[in-house]
Amino acid sequence: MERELNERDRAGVSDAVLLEDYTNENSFIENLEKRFNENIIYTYIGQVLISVNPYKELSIYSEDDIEAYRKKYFFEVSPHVFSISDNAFRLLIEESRSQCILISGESGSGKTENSKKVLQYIAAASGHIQSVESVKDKLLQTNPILEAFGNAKTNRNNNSSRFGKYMDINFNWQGIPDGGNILNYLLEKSRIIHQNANERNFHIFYQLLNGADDSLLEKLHLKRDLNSYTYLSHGDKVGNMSDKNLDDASNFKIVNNAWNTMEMPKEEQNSLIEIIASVLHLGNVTFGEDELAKATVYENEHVHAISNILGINLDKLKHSLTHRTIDANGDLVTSPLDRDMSFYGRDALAKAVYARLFDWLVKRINTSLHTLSCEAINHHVLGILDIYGFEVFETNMFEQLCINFCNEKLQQLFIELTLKQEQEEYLREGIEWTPVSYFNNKVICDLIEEKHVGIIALMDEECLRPGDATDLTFLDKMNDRLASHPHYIFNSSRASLQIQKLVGRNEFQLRHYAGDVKYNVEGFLDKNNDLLFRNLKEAMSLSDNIILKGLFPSSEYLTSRKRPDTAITQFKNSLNNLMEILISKEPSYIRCIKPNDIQGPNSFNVELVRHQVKYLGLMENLRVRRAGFAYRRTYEAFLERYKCLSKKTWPNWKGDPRVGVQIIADELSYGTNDYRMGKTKIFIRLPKTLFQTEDAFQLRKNYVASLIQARWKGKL
Ligand code: AD9
Ligand code: MG
Repeated sequence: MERELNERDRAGVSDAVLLEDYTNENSFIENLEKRFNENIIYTYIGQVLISVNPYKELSIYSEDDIEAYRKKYFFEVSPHVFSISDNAFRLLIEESRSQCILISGESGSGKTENSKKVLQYIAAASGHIQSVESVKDKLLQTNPILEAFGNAKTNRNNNSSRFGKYMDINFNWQGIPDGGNILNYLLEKSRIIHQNANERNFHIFYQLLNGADDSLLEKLHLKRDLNSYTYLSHGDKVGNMSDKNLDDASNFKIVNNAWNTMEMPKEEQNSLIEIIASVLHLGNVTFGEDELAKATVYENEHVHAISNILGINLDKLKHSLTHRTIDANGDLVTSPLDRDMSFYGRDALAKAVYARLFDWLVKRINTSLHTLSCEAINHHVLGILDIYGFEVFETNMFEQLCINFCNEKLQQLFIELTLKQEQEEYLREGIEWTPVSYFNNKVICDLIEEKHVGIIALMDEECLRPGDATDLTFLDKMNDRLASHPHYIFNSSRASLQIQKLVGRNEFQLRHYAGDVKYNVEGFLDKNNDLLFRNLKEAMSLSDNIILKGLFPSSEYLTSRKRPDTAITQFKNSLNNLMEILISKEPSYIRCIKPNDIQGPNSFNVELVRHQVKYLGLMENLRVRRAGFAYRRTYEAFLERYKCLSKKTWPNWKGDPRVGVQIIADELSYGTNDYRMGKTKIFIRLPKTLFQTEDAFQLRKNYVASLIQARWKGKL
């Protein structure tokens, strides 16, 4: 057990509920800082784990560390991601309760690294039998593949996940992982065509250009020079975008090995690479204009390369890039595009190809992870969610609305599962309890997603409205319909001067649970429509490439189908589906914090941390936790462990377990305010009381052990 009280001055407290003034944000942050300075990056709020990114390798993740956390209760060991993992793993195996570990925090705070540690722990701590080792390998190898295609260097994180990920691990009856399934959310596909200064496109492009051998590059008509490709240098020459922290060439080997581990046939691997190469070429396709202002494709090597690599007829390809066919009540009408629209179509195609390829890759990985047991109904499941945290930038766009909506939903779940459940348990157990008031953010979720009247519905309505709908008509519509909503703020001539100054004419502001965020409506409708011209879909469907053909089935443009859901509606549906998955499980939380903006060790920026403490709702979390009881156990479980602490209950207590527990509480002189006896459980208010109990237990155990030893020696 961590010797809290002696170490408090130096290394802070391991559980924030032990802080004297738990309402004080400064002392909360100071505690995190103290620990950070001692290289202790993990701290609890009850059973919620806070993790501060150390930005340096700490020797806390070895095999020995895994061993040290195995089958230990929270209070027996210091806070650690292994402890959270072990706890979830044991509840799953021993009590058959499905688990999920929810990891959140802003970009660069360490979500993905922690999620890998959970997986590492599960792989190591679960039993080893030959028949499932390959499944464990596959589970571990999903990371390099998805990171190559879904991660990129950003200004916040050199290896930033540009998609949300939820992974289920299935366990067999022996508690050994024997399958899995991954769901992916909202890949940032705009990155394909544009990156901010000093940021990169997805890793796979650099890996291919740096890691492929000459003959492969030649086959793909690619040059090694990164600056040759518009999509990698966003039009400007910004120098070599290789990054010293990212070894692209050796990562390419790792990805190739991972494909083999996933048992992906060579033909599929080749097809994947061909598609990646074609996206690079596509960015270098450019257009001119004839005298009638119709776009023409410049005859450069890149269109030829695409046609050659993907096996698409050259004329068909060029025509599809410069024309648009519309189905006007059953009549197909084809018209030429102007130069701008051709560029627009080209970029939309690049984004669609990549995003669909990413979805395909996830499905392909899932096929490889599916085993017979995944089909079984009663298998145990542990889910890990690694998803973008709340985002507030200088300018917030469509993507930020989606991400922040996702965080509102997760906060809802947190409230549903933790706060509400916590209070309901006290009620159920008949424990006297003053309800803690907390802000229920359902009102904000409704503002965004409510049928017919929410922001998503209004956006979709504008997207479907024929005629002159624009981002600004969408804004007008919201301003009109949502004017009286307490969480919607907008600029109008009637608004106060302060709001007029704050919120621009093309902006709206949402009062999120974590704070106010201004959104700029520019590009909302376009991104939500996510339009891809029919001719381009058709050209792709005619490709020889086995994967690409499947990504663009002819049914998509041949049959007049219902319009596909808009981007945000698809996202909303997938989020609601995720909520259903999560709500059926028991959650554990890891809240990640980024200590500085320089991505380096030994620097703790208090203001930056304060910001995150606020957005993660940690003080609220602490308040509710402290208002309640830090620890609770069923009478049976409590007795089982602590029965040795009273002669009356040792070695076996045959009476009412409640009475047995009361005897122990009396024996240890618990104060009347320190605990409550519920219907089935004892509730202990502060960990301190529990520490004392545990200390007494350890003393007793050592004493008994020494007696036994002495007796043996006597015999010898
Ligand atoms: V993003 O939202 O995907 O942009 P994450 O996932 O929150 O972000 P990530 O896990 O990628 O952040 O961590 C960023 C970097 O911090 C890693 O590449 C490591 O260099 C560093 N890091 C994070 N956690 C640890 C750790 N426990 N030990 C050492 C760490 N380094
Ligand atoms: Mg990440």
